[in-house]
Amino acid sequence: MRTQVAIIGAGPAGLLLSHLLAQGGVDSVVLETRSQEYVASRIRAGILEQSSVDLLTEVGLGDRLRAEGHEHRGIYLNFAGERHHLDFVDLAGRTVWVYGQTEVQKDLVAAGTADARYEVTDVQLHDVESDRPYVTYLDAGGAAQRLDADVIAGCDGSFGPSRQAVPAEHFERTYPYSWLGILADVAPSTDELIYAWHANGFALHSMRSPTVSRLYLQVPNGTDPASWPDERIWDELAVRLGHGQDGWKLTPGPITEKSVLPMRSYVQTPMRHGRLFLAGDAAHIVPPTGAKGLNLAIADVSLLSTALVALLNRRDPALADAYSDDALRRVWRCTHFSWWMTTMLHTSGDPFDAQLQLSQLRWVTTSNAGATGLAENYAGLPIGF
Ligand code: RFL
Ligand code: PHB
Repeated sequence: MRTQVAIIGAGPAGLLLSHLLAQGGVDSVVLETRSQEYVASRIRAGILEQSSVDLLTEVGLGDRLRAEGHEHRGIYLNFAGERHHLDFVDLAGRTVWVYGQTEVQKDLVAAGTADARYEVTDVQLHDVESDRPYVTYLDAGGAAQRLDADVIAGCDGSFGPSRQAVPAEHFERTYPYSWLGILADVAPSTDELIYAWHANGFALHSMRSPTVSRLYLQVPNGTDPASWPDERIWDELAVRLGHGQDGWKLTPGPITEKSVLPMRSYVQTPMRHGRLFLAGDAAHIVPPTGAKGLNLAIADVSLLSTALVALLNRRDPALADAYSDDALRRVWRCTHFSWWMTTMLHTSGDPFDAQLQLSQLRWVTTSNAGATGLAENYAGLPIGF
């Protein structure tokens, strides 16, 4: 089998890349180890930056997003018993949208543009340093297959084989805490997301729809979700999010999903090796506090699709040669922002850190310069930054 671009991974990066390439007249085949249902039901990101929404809209994927997604003007920061609103429209002229990654994934599948092969195994990359790279794998029936391509796009997340095929430098930071995340069948108790600093640890009130809430608690690494019965979770969320503060109430409800997520910052440089290009989580991981992972994946494939259309249909290598440097500028900005939000909001147990965090939070909620910096980064820089 032959295609122009062999894409490994059918997450948002892989499927959106395939969609954008098709619009530019470049054909691709997507290989995915999991089933289509599994990929579409993984609960992950919830926030889209304005530039992600604009891109999805431009390429015909914005109808349901604009009908069912919820546009937010900003976020709340809660600390020291006070709630402060940061208005991104006033501060940075941009909004963000609440629209689950599961919904983006469903829209990509519904568009039907990607020729995706699910439940493949033993995916291996070959000859990526030559101009005739290929991928071998076992198809869903267990038969050995070979896919020849002009280019391979590694969109297979942080555990896929593409990252390993790049003999490159990487930068990494681990954190001494994780998030306990829940999904609950209850109307959100807030109109916009609440990021809360509390001496007991960070908490986040997010949402998926007018009837589904998504909330997180900072917990120590290695926490067993079973040690957090539902009642304990709601009690702790109430304390950290400020239940009772100025009459605000957190309404609990039935928890439908509970999991513990470790946190990591990771950047692979360069994001290209020969004819292999990395995009999304395959190249970088950010802790979720800045809501950047999905948005970075979208920004990467926007750059990469333009570069590959020029390379493969016009034999112009300039953008492909610039891809890694161009993508990494935004990656490092988001890596810094995600690290900064994470270290500002999670308690470390060190009282000196706590005072610095509170001082920083006071600055971003009282100084226009401080607030604008947070707003610009959270609402997102334009694609191409
Ligand atoms: P994905 O979504 O991990 O997709 C990679 C795909 O590759 C497949 N794969 C393979 N396929 C073939 N062969 C192999 N050997 C393979 N190995 C793996 C996998 O099965 C998978 O289908 O990466 P992609 O496409 O780069 O997308 C990145 C995003 O998924 C990720 O950055 C975000 O979910 C991160 N993230 C958030 N991002 C935001 O922008 N806003 C948020 O609010 C936000 N919240 C979150 C998050 C991630 C979370 N978790 C669990 C990681 C909240 C959570 C809880
Ligand atoms: C989510 O809704 O899952 C979410 C929102 C904002 C974040 C992280 C996760 O910063």
